[in-house]
Amino acid sequence: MKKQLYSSFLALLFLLSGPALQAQEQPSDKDARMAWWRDATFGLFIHWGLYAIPAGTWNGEPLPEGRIGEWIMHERNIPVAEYEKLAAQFNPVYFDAEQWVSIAKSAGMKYIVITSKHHDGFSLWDSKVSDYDIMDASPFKRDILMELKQACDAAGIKLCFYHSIMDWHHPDAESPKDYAHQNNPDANWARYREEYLKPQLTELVTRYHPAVLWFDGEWIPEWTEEQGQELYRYLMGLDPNLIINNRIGKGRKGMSGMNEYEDAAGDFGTPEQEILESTATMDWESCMTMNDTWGFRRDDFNWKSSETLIENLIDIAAKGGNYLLNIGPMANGKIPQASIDRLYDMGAWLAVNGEAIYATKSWKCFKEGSTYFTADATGKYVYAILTEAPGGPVTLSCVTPSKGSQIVHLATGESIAWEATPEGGLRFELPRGDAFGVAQTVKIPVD
Ligand code: FHN
Repeated sequence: MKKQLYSSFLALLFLLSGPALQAQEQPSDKDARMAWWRDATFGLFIHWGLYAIPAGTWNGEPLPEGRIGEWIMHERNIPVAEYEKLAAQFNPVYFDAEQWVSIAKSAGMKYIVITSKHHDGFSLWDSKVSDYDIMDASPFKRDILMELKQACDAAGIKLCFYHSIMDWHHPDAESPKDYAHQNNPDANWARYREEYLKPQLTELVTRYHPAVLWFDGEWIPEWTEEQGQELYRYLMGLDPNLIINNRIGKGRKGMSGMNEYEDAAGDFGTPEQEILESTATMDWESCMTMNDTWGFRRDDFNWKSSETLIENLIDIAAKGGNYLLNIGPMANGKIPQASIDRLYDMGAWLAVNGEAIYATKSWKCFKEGSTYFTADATGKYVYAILTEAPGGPVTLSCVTPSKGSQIVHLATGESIAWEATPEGGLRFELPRGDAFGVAQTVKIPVD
């Protein structure tokens, strides 16, 4: 009875604080809160947990091609009692938080989003609310999230947490319509939400201070927009600087990831495995895999090329979005070399051309032929990013350089001769040489 009274008191508290809290934030306040995230543009997604042990194969049978490794518990309908035995095998002895953060930083990434708890319910931190976590259930007994937090703080990288609302392990979180893993007739969603989901999120926010909470698994019928709105208010009450994605509520329109309606809960849209066709009126971040799976699969070698990954980043930045690019570390704590190689290639490109990506905004036209455009925050410069070596004069029509100005080739630092075109654009030739990598940027002063 006492616990119920306390829960009702909490519920009343959340209700009272909610509307007031939302009413307080002015657009300028939200701009200030989102500023670092909008400037960051490029982040690392990490899907890591017990599913890295089977790595896409269960009882000797691989998942069908294209199926995602972190869903193996559901794909193979593995009973909870069977799946949770993996915890006793999870001993990632090669895990090195500083090395992981250093790789992300070398890639030119400004933030890391790691799965604190994926759908399988296993927690990668020392949770006081659960024993199904890295400290109590595994031989590793180290607080992975705390080690990453310390490494990120030291490196100036923002640490963010993915957290699944759907939970295939907790007996009260049964979603009989979609994901009946325990056939628990006594499943009590409100009890899971109030006595497990929220307390775990409170631990994460008050102990690890993540910059972003990246929710997922919100599509189950037990979760409602109202619950999402209320949770958003509660979490913002814990930390008003938090940024929270739109999967905290029900606003996500399928894989397009953008809000179906204006006041859906959450601060940014989450297109998945796709790039928007154009710019958008709301903040958005495209999350993508490097191969076909989020969680590690030992048999998935369908890696995107570094060129494709770099052009994805350019395309997204030109449309005013962020790129959250995923890696799936192995059960031993190592990151697949194919992922590392691509991250280093992206970092090398950004070391030369990052000025055209970070803290930029979209230009009045984001693409002309195979050339993308961004603009610097002051609006004084436009960056033309040519994703194909032209092999001759380049003519661009949707940017008019300031009269008599110098346009600069970022890869060489050289200014390039140019001439105005009758249409108000410009014509120029890039310096010869194919040593300039995937895409070359020309910085153009504009009025
Ligand atoms: O079901 C998850 C999936 O495992 C993965 O975490 C992706 C990443 O955005 N989100 C869900 C599918 O939309």
